[in-house]
Amino acid sequence: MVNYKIADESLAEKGKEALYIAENKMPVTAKVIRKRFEKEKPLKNITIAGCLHVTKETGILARTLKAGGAEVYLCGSNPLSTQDDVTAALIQEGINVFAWHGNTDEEFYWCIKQCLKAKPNILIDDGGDMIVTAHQEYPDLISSGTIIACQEETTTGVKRFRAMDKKGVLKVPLFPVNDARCKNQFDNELGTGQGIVSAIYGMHVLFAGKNVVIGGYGHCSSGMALRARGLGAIVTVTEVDPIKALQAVFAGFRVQKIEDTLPNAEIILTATGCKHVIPPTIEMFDKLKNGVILGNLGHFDIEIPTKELYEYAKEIKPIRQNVEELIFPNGKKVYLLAKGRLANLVLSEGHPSEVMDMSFALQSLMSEYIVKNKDSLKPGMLEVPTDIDDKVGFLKLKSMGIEIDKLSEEQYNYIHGFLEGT
Ligand code: RBV
Repeated sequence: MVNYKIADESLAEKGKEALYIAENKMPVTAKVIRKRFEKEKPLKNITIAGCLHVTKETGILARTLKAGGAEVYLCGSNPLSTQDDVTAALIQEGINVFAWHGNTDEEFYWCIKQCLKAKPNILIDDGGDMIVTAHQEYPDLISSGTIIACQEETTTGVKRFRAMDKKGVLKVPLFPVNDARCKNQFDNELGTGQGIVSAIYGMHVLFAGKNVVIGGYGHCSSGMALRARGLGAIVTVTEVDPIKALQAVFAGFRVQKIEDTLPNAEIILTATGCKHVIPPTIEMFDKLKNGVILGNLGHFDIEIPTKELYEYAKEIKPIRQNVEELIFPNGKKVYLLAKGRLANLVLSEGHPSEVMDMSFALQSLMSEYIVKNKDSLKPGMLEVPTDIDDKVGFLKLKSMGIEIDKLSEEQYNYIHGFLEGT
């Protein structure tokens, strides 16, 4: 029996089409790994709960985990990123889904709890909300050993779990899949990077010649700065980390304090993982240029001070899908994308299938690794083994028909030795 609560079962045919497109662009997850999983069933008798953006790409991951023998439960990791057509298709395939676009905060946590009630053995989280809920409200799942280990998909979630670990309150073995090279150097830089087009989807805006401010210069935001420049924008970066700020300077970007960028910025896009990139004060809001577009591509809706902007606005007008015009008391207008939530997921379809292939290949192989090593995993932050990361890299190259060189024995000994010098 499939358990679910979704928006509209009649959307299944459209969802199947979306999954078909993703399937073909995700050969590592959908073909190579799935084929082996079908034969070997490494996830037999295992229940996996994913709190992820329920997109066509996540659907491909769910299919592969199921092919490996797992019972799969999905709930959304953001109230606005669920693709309702995909959920309708997935329940027909026996995947349990509790997710619909536009759920309230209360419904969001209700969906997470439906997944936890299924007593999952592995949690795959995106942002940390499901694993934190398990700690707070379902401690028995942890103390009884039902949860073997957890995997985290995104930088914000990893940051939360590192803080929990430091305080000694992280009670599960946690693999920060986000930190694997095949994840953060591709999904974060290219996926979030290309996500700046959400501003184009939102307002049909021309980037060329615009003053664009990118909040942050980490893996995600540096990708965004590069893409904005590629579109001809005049890009300014804001940072708090001196090294990242220098990297931005030497990559040819202007670096300024956020406050100093506000009067000229025509588009401001953030992906820092931190709150209040634009300080939440009326003084700052009044510095914003009339007509500025504000968008966030980080996990939570606190980078652009959404709540405070709504409070300050005397009028909030939805003007296009997922775009609101906020009119300030002095008549100034600013345009807010996706209510300050992940514009790259809400306004477009999320990160493209080609990069999600690598992230979800890692999630698939890590699920298998957890089952194989279940007796030796200790609570706390662990690491994705390098050989699994390399394996995904090799499989991705192979799927693209690209071969690379292999070290000879002599070369291997050279780079691992110290005796040969001048
Ligand atoms: N993300 N998933 C998708 N198409 O399913 N797109 C982006 C998708 C993930 C990505 O891995 C990132 O780390 C996270 O969403 C941010 O919440």
